[in-house]
Amino acid sequence: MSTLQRDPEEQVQVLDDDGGVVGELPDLADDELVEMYRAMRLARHFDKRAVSLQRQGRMGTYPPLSGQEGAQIGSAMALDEDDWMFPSYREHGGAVVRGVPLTQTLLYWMGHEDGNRMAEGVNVFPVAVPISTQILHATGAAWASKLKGEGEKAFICYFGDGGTSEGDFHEGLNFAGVFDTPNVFFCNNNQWAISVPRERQTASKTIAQKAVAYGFEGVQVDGMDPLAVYKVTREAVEKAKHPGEKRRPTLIEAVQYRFGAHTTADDPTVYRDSDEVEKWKAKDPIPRLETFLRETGRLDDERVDAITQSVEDEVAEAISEAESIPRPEPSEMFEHVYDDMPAHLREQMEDLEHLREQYGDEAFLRE
Ligand SMILES: Cc1ncc(C[n+]2csc(CCOP(=O)(O)OP(=O)(O)O)c2C)c(N)n1
Ligand SMILES: [Mg+2]
Repeated sequence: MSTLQRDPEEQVQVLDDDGGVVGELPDLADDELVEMYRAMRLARHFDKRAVSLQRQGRMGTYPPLSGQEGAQIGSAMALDEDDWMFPSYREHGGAVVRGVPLTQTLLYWMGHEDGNRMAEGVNVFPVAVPISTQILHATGAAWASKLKGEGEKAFICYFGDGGTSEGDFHEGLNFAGVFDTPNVFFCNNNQWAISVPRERQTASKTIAQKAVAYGFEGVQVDGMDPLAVYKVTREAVEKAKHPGEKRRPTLIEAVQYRFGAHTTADDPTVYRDSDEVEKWKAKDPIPRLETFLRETGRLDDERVDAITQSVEDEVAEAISEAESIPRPEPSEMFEHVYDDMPAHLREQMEDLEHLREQYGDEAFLRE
């Protein structure tokens, strides 16, 4: 029986909270396991530096990902080259695995339009800030690919627990179930939608069980266990594109926690207590995988030190590259919405230019 064919209330786990093996290991080579660990360390370090850049006024705003590395890296590594990723706004770790440079992610949060321009051959959609709109894009793209007879391509879409309360979630998953689109719907259930807790989002016992109503499989996975995430995502990807069998979508609910603030504009101490945060920190995906790799002889102090150094160097380089690019002109935000700028947008752009000339940019930065 496949892992996906279980009760949506039975959570899939491969590693326990302490890194002990409690489930069947996925098919990953030693170097892939170490690469998974390195990618998680890279995401964590990038996150720490990005928050600090924002605090120093070197970046506009930023949504932290710490705690969610297991879900991001485990799922992104389960994709094949031709598959497509539709991210939300927090998927920086998964995006880098799929070929989006860290510099580009930094530029996006520094306000550069180019930060959302994907290079040719990078099968990642632009960051989606309007909640769950990417679900419709992912369903539509998967359907189009199927109609064009493209075969072997899966379309993974990430969204949050809060995102499941949007109409777009229902529309996208309902359509996918009826038309058998090759989608993997990946819900990052991090327990909070800004200050709204998971239990205020839905009365369903799990988010995974919602798939039953759409007529396809839903599976709940320990989202802080990268090996379990890899395993269920891989099975869902196979199911989405395997020739010979009917292509079918899957809903994955990855249960996890965001350790930090919703964005740098949020203060989580106002709505959740530190006991809760500490409870989830005991499940941290990074030491968990590290313990497993050390205990099975795949990692030692020397390799960990080398990884630490290379991760720090890579992030430092991305920051200096992003900061060497001149800050964007505010007028750029008007320029890429339409091919021909409509009159009302031109009017707004001219108003802004006029105000900048009259008062100077400093006036806009005052509280
Ligand atoms: C359509 C829409 N409504 C409201 C918002 C404001 N908003 C930004 S993030 C967020 C919460 C999303 O929570 P969740 O889906 O759980 O994702 P998470 O941020 O926890 O990853 C809201 C309401 C938005 N961006 N788009
Ligand atoms: Mg959430």
